[in-house]
Amino acid sequence: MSSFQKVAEASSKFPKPDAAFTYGTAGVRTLGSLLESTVFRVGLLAALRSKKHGGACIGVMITASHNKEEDNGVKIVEPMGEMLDQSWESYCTDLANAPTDANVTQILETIVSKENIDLSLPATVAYARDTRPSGPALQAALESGLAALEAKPLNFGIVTTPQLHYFVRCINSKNTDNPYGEPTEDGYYKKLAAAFNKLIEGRAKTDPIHIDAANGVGAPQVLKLSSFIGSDSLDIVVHNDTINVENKLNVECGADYVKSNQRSPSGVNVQPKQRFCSFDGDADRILFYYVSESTGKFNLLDGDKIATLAALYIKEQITDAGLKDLRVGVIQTAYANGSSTEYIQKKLQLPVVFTKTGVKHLHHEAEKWDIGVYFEANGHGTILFNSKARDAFNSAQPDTPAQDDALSRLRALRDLTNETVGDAMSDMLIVEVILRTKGWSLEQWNQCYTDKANRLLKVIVKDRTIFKTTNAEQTLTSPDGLQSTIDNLVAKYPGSRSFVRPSGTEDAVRVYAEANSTQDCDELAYKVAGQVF
Ligand code: NG1
Ligand code: ZN
Repeated sequence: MSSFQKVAEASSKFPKPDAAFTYGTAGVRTLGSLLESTVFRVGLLAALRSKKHGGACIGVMITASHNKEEDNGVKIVEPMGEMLDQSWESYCTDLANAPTDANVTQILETIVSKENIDLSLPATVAYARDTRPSGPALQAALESGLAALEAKPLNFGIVTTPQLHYFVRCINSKNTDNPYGEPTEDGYYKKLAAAFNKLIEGRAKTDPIHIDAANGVGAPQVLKLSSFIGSDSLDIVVHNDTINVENKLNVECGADYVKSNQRSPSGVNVQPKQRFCSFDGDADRILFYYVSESTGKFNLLDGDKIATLAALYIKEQITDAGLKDLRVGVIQTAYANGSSTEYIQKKLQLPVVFTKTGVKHLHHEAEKWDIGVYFEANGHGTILFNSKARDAFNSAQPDTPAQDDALSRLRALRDLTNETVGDAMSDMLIVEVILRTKGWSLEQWNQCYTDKANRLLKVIVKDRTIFKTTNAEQTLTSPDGLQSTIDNLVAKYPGSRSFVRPSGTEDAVRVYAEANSTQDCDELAYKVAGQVF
């Protein structure tokens, strides 16, 4: 008899619907109503992953981020808060697609034997969800999966994705040399608030920061954060904060809407001089924007602008601290605006590395630096500090009081950063600290460099799998001859760039172009798109 008898029984309550599932860049994501069997099975897999890690706590987040409210999704979080190891993604896909309960237990047995998992070890799984209406049913399915393998459940309720990542890391680092913090919501707010208040000490208070919370989980959470920071330090005004009314989440608002449409969200009236930002539906992305006083033009400060601002500040602080041998690198994808790359390389004199799209690729590359700054243009990103950087901040001997101050700022910056994953609340405070330190408005920040005109198009094709790329997805190796056609088009527009890649999250091919003028850029983008059909 199968050792997974109990699993088979529980599994029969969550029959697989007639749908195909894939664990991709963003976990498994589809209509929430189709996901119960998948989330139940993710509970089983998370329990095995915990045993594989010797009983360390594993995280499961139920969210579909910026996608529509009817969608939902599920992702597994590794013990230090990273995304699930790629080698296990296919296990999840196989489990989710298993047609029968017997197939589910067979796949579990295969995983156990292939991964040499000791089933007698304990398992702990921390989980949370966003505000979506399908969340409670999916949470119940997850809990059934955990119970079937007797994993200890730790329910964190409704929190942001980066908060769940933070809790998982705190739990697993508790008794180590490098504890990350208290694994509670209050612990998270206290850590960020203390670091923020330290970093703004002696700086003049700024005008309020207005937040479009996408009618999602970021709204209540940022208000709690604000109460820990205190209104003497920062005024926060939250817009689009309706989380208990259906069909509001991400509708004409949130970071993804603002980035795709290059305009303010509905429900806010951005006045000149006001400072605005948008979170996405699970608060792991952030973008800033303002309206020019003289022209009334909408100006967007995206992930590239955040990366350059953070890199600038870090470079200044490590110079002020007298730390000479820390390697600082900035990680970007091909979608980073060419002007941002040039600014980082020429102005800041820092190296830039390009990776494939998807934060897990950026995160892994950032781990190779003493301080790795990574952001996708869409506003998802963070900063990683390795043990060499941490040791330098903690134990370098300052020669002057100014060096001592810079070291303490670097320690506080690390505390303010959610190193596990991009975090809208943490990133918002990092930007606020830097702007206050420099005495800059959003407009002054925007003047660091001027974005090249850029255009992102989505082309629906018959079969996107024929599009294969190399060189951090900037060069096509298939279909034959298409890359040289793109090269010939690009050569006609001075200072331009264009590339084509299949989306990892949608059944489409993306065409990106940038050039010195909007007219050139649009012409190039549409000509390249014309070759893709
Ligand atoms: P795909 O669909 O692979 O282009 C999109 C975003 C990524 C990333 C993932 C995950 C663009 C061009 N692509 O990936 O940056 O955020 O979704 O959500 O924005
Ligand atoms: Zn998100």
